[in-house]
Amino acid sequence: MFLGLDSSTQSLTAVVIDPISGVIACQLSVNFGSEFPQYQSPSGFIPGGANGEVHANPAMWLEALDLLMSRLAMVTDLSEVKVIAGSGQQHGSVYLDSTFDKRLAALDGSQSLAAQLSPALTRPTSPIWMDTSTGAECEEITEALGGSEEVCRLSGSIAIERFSGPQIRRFFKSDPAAYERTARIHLVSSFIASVLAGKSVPIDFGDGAGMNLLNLATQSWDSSLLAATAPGLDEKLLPAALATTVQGTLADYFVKKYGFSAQAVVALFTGDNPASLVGMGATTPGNVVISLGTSDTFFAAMPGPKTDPNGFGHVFGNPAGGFMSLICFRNGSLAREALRDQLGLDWSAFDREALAETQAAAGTNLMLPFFGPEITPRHDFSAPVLEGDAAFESGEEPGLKVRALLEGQFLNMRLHSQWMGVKTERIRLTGGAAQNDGIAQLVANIFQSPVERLDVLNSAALGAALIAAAAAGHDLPQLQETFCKAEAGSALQPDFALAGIYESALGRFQSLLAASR
Ligand code: ADP
Ligand code: XUL
Repeated sequence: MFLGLDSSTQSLTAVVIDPISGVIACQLSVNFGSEFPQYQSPSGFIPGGANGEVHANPAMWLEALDLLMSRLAMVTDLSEVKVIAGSGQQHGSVYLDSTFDKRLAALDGSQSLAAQLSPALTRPTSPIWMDTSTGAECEEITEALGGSEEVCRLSGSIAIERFSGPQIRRFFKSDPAAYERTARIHLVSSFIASVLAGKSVPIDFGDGAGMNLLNLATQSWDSSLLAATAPGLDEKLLPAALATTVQGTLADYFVKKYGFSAQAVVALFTGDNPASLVGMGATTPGNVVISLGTSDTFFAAMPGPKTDPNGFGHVFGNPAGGFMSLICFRNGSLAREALRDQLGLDWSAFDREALAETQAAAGTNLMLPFFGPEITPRHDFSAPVLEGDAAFESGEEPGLKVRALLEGQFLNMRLHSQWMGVKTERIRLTGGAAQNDGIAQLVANIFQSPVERLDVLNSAALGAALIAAAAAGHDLPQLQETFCKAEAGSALQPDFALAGIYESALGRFQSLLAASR
């Protein structure tokens, strides 16, 4: 059996798989907010941070690890687990002094992980991906490198507020003494992996690329980015490595306390998005995952380290080797909900009626579908921009607005993923809005690609379990074939007759966007 863990923003999840029989033996989750009210983090982070700060307490993640393992031990024979791998919410960073590794080597099963390891924290709380406090640091790093293009060319992304490099710089500037005492900096992923391995283990290429520190071409920490970020940073990071590399046996603490085998080994952990790429069965170029959650994300495998010339998209390492893109769209479900409520509709009206009734209008009316600030493209929009016929612009026919909003969202996605230069052969749709058949068909038509929906609940934890099995020599494509199947009968084919119509709409959408910014 192979265990995958995902330490995400709100919960820690475990998925145990048996690759021989092809079954998921067990899935369990521990919710931070409800299980650990003492951390006053109902949604997994400390609310009310000043100046855009969003932090979480690493001790809470450790308590969750103890609790999850004790619950897993009750329902599964953990002595059967051969390899553990995992993922973490990306960009979150953990700061530790020189006692951390000694503490890991001497973990005592009669005490908790949190009690034994918290004293090693030099920064009591960790900035996470929701933190936007580092605007000044992003500017400083960009200036030191001679411009955004250079930061993007080297690291795969322009300097981004939530990325760990700017966060490390902010810590160095605000508390230089504590920074000096920091012997090791981990990401959420490598922190949890280190605890399991009983020693500090490297950051992987997938998560490491979310730091503005990793040189994509050499797959090692970039000396100019390190220098622009903080002094002595090189010594605080272990060399980055591929996720499937085994790091040694599981710490005795877990063997004795939870009944794992002493031969169980730990592979590297990666970011939740790279792990989801694996769990969605999309690690080969041509496959695209579109997640329609609170915000929309587009991620896809890429053969080489190409970067977005506009600086909106990011490039991370692909756990299967090579690279992946990640593009976030802030106005996702929030915009769909805003229009739904404005028009007083429910999802089924949004889905069937509005789209079915307005089929003849496909690609004719345009909407820039932004109800608030957007990050792809970066612009402070305040309301949607409309361009089309009178019935549309006046709002006389509400169905036309629904169609134009959804078409605008996916035209914008198609436009801003073109830099990857990879032909979309298959889209795998996930997230809350993926169940909407009208939206799914529209995605197929706009991208002119088949759309599939998977029966996968915890795609990051499942991806981590597959990485664990791959680290033991199981064939990753074969594992994905077994565990990441499309729901029977769920594949939707594009309407090829609409290819030209959406090609032309894409050009007009681009012009309207250029004129509105
Ligand atoms: P997150 O993981 O970001 O919390 P989810 O992937 O769970 O988000 O998706 C939740 C969103 O899905 C809700 O905000 C809602 O707008 C959207 N949603 C749920 N059902 C439908 C539907 N039938 N059609 C369109 N959108 C839907
Ligand atoms: C990606 C990002 C989030 C986090 C949390 O860049 O910030 O998706 O990984 O899930």
